[in-house]
This record gives sequence, C-alpha cells and structure tokens, in this order.
Amino acid sequence: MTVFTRRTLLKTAAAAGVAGVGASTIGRLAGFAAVPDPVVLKTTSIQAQLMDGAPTKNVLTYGEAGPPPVVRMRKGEPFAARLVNGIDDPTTIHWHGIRVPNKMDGVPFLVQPYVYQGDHFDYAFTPPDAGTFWYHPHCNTLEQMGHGLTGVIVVEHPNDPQCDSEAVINLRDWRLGDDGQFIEPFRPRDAARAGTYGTVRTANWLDQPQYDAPAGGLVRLRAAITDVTRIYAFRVDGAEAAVIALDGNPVPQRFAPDALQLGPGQRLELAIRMPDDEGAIVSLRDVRGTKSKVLATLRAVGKSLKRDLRDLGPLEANPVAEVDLAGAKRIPLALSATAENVSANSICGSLGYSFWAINKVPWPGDTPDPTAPLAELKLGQSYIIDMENLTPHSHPIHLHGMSFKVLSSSTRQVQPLISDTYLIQPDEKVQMGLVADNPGDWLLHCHIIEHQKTGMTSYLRVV
Ligand SMILES: [Cu+2]
Repeated sequence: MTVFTRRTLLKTAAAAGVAGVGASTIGRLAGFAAVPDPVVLKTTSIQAQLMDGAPTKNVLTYGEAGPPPVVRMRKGEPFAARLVNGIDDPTTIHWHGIRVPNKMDGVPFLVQPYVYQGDHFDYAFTPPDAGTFWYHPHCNTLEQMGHGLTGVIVVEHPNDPQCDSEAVINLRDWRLGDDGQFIEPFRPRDAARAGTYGTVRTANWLDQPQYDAPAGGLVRLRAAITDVTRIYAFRVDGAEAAVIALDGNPVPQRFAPDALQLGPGQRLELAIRMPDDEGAIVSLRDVRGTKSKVLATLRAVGKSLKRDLRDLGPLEANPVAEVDLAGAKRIPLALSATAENVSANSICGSLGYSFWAINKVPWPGDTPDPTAPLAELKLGQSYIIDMENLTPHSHPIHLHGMSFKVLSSSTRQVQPLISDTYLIQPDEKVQMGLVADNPGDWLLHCHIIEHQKTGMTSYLRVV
C-alpha cells in the first residue's frame, strides 16, 4: 500500500517525546501478559502556521510539532499509550468509538483522575473493532480540543481489502482573529443555537491540502470530523466514489456520498477510483449550506492502474452483539432546550450556562456527582434507545463504550448502521438498539461541545 499522506501518517513511535516507559508496568496494570511498547502522547503547547501571516501561539498538540499523529492499532492486538501532560491544564484521553474497558475511557472523575501537568497516565486495551476512530481529551474540551488536541486513529484489520493508497484526513476549524491568534472560544447566543463556528477551516491543519495518488487506482480515504461544532455534507467531484464505512463500521450497502451529512465525532470512509489521466484532480467537498468548500484534493499520478471500484472486496463486520429486539427494554431519551440554569460550577470545564437538557435535566458537566445516571442497564440485556429531538437544531449524539445499531427513523429511510454517534435532525425520532455488554459508566452526550457543556451530557450505567 502506498502511504501518501506523509505529513500526518507519522509512525506513531515518532510521536514519542519521552523515553524509558516500562511496557511491563503498563502490562501489569492492564492484566496483559505482554504488551507492545507504549506510544507516548505528550500534550505540548506550540506555534503553528494555520493561516497566512503570523503563526498562531498556544496551539496544542500531542508530540513535538505539527498535528497530533495518526495513531495506528490492529484489531484484536494489545495497544498501549502513555499520556504525558506537558501543558498547564489537567487532561485525559478519550478513544472515541473504540469499545475499551471503562477504566480506559478517559472521562475524568467518572472513570479516572485528572492527569495534571508533569504527570502521566497509562492506557492499555485491545481494540475489538477495525475502522477509523479518533482521540481527544475529555477535560476542558472546548479549550483543549479547540486549540488542537484532536487526532485520528486507524485500526487495521488483517483482512482489509487492498487499496492502492490511503489518505487520512483530520477535519477541523480554528477560532482565530485577523492576527492569527485565538479569539473567544464561543458566544453564548450561538451555544444556545447551532454552536459557534470556527473562522479558519483546515484538513490536516492545512488549507485544502493536495495529495498524490496513483492514476486509475483505488484510494481508501478516511476522514474524521474532529471539529467542536461544524456539521459537514460531503461530496466527491472528479471521480467515482463510494461510502464503504461510517463511524468505524462497514455500511450494509455502499452508496455515493451525495451531500452525506455527518457531524462532529463522526467518520467517513470512502473508496475513490482515481481518474486515468495524470494530473487530474479529485476534490472532497463540503456542500452544506449555500457555499461549497473544497476540503482536500487528490491528484492522479503515473500511468493508470485501470482499477474498478467494484474490485474492492467487502470490509469484515465488527463483532458487535446482535440486539434481541423481542426482549429489548426501552430507554426514552428526549433532547430539548432548557430555561433552568444549573451549571454554575462544573469540575470539568463548565461554560457557565445551561441551554440544553436530556429528559428535561440540564446536566451540569461530566461529573457523576450529584447527578445519577440517566439509566441503569443490566449487563447482557438488549435495549432500544428511543431518542427524540425536540429542538430546531441537529445534534451528533455520542455514546461511549458500546456500539448501537440504527433501527428506524421517523423522518427518513435509514440503513441498519452500527455506530457510536448519531446525527439526529430537528423533529426526528430515532430508535437505536444496543446490547449492554460493557460494564461501567458510559457518557452519552452531544458532540457539539458547547451543547455538551451547557446541559446535553449524561451517562448510562451498565452493571
Ligand atoms: Cu447538540
């Protein structure tokens, strides 16, 4: 396989900023007989060129420079990472979409302590699923993610069908002023609506990067929306393309990405058949709203490989337990606005407002205290979440620790997708089935971070 996004496909080992981490220690903690050397992910404050003019100060990354590295794992093989905190703000890492043991989930106070400046935390788990995932902090997230701490994860499968090249694209915005420096992270009136948008849009921290791919070849493009606010509508121009996976799971039926809407936290995997002519350009676009924006382009190089999109074999389904629909219990989940203000002080980065509620409760933060779980689930039992959006805005609702299957929607035809994040539209009611097969406390929240931090967060307890 040709890897052509060299800038971001750094070998994860290259991200190591600290030497001498004992793999055996981490292995003992996680109960593994043997684990690989840990990837070291050190939070660092850097300067980065994100737009024309002066570099932006106080950009946050994992590693020494540039965007957070693409972290590569293998399905079914132990993985270990050491988070080292090099910034003056407590942090953690959440492995978005990966069904990890609860203690590895990275939510402070719910499952682990803060990692303070100069301290470290060792994560170790075996990813059960292959696909595209991502990682980010779960502390003070509007600030930390907004300043750069969002990276893509690729979990490889030994039976992955062979493409001729791969592109990994981290999509996100930045809230920068004309001088290239960070401005206020949100505006309350926008937080009470669709969220506050960034002012500078990037792919892999670049404006419309271009990558080379073999002419006539098949590209596996993996895009993760790691922005804190923006919903995208994807289209590919200049080549035949098919959606092969969403949110880390193969789609039951492949389809063309014709203004496919995905929200923060979601991942898109495309197979793209490059044009035969050398120099031909393929563009990945966001066509949401009135303006079409090119996110990144691919340029055909060399003599045509003359491949066919239909050559690409199926992706293997992930081992997600089948929901027992007949015996499933229901969990009602209503998303609404709220007038009640409870978020005076949250231990994990309150924005100081309450605008949103789940089942009429505006949740004050990522803390279990004093709120009880939204629902207590019995280990091994099947459930159907009846989720209803009573607001005039879309919400990408993310569940930690377990995958669900989209069963039906009141407003559209849905494929039975397996996912961890569902972008619910205004006035939509959706049913999602899941087997409560991972014990622990699992957050359920909107991934528009301003919504999450102003009431739209709760958690499910599986015992
Ligand atoms: Cu939301």
